[in-house]
Amino acid sequence: MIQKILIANRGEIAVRIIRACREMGIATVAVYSEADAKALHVQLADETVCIGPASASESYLDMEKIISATIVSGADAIHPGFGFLSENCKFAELCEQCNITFIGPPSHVIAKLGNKQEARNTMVSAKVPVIPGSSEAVYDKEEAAALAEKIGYPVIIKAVLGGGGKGMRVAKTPEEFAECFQTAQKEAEASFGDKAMYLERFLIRPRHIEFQILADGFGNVVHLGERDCSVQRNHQKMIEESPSPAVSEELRSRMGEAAAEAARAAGYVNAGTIEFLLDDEKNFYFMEMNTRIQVEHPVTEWVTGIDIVKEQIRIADGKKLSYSQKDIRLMGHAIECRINAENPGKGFRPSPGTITDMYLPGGKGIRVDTAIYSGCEIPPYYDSMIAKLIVWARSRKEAVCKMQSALGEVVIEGVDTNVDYQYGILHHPDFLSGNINIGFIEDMERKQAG
Ligand code: MV4
Repeated sequence: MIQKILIANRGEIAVRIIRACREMGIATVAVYSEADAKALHVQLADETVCIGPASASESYLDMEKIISATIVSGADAIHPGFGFLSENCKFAELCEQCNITFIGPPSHVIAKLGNKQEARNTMVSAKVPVIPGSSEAVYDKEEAAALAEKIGYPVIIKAVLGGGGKGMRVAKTPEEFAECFQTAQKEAEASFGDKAMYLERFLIRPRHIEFQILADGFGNVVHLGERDCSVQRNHQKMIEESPSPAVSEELRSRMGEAAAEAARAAGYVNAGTIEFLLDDEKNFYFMEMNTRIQVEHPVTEWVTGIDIVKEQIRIADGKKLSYSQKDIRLMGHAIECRINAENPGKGFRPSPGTITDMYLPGGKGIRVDTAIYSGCEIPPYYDSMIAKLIVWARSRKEAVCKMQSALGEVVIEGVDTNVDYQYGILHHPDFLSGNINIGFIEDMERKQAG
């Protein structure tokens, strides 16, 4: 039985996890860097351990310090949250070796899915649709160019250990292939210390649709429907919603079954997300699987009524899922806007500083996940996301109106934020109609500039 959890994270997700633990009667240990001594997660936890200087590599990313803090505090499990060590298979393995429960999948599953070529091949065996592409890693640009001819242009070149857009290039024609391959490969080597690349046919302006799954240690897998995460900028998501305005009940059932099959094929245990691309003919393709709790999990929680963080803890504690697919119903519509301390007028440059005054909205159908308070400091060392504003209503239209109203109430003084930018998106005709794809923000910015 898990009795004490160390939260290896900071900010709103650390607070989110501490709250789940408290409600479950589980004691909490917060770790913090010197820059976070006054942070909310430190104030809310039962115990706290300072793990080093401000820089993430010397604190939240330092595996030995976090393992030591776990042993010293007598915690039996670690929740890694997202980012930092959450998808690091070496860290999960270290936990396994130290007899600490890692709240996430087994280390070998993280390793398998972190290798995008291996993940792709796993999905091919499980008959989950993938985008036409390579079946093994390529290192050599001539070999890759020959493969690209077979796949057909345009092709996308991706790093096998990549994800989130790093080490990725699109080659529109054979003429530009060699240069694209070399650039992508150099970036891959610099970022992941690995030159392995793979190729896929490049899909033009698909939607990003991801399915939340839960898998227990007894072979039971359920999906919790989809999130549409097409509103993103430079691979940073800005708005997520569930359900997707592009997914019918029939398509959801096919994609959900594919997602559950993907999880089974990978030997997955705990909460995970299968990312798909959806083209305008409603064909869907596996892209990658995320092995962590995600920033956007609250929209799924709201349409399903399931507390995903509590489920993660129960699954890690060896419990069976207490429901099956037929018990899961999606109700209403949820939207999340990420609020970042950044200046959209200055290329979205981060805007750290002290929050001198603030007011956050509330009321029926409004949830704010945040670790900010009046007088708190936003350090420059970490991610610039400072809050998530989530709304729920019976229909998409009502949820959009609620988000417009809620964004209009937000006051955050002392740092710049993207709240007005989000307000603009929430009034954009294409967002209102739901007719969006991953090029939405780019289109919107181009029209405003030109
Ligand atoms: C693609 C693609 C089009 N075709 N793969 C972006 C991050 C990484 N996870 C994979 N990505 C993409 N892969 C094929 N075959 C377009 C993207 C992509 C993208 C995907 C989801 C959300 C935003 C995106 C922005 C640019 C490119």
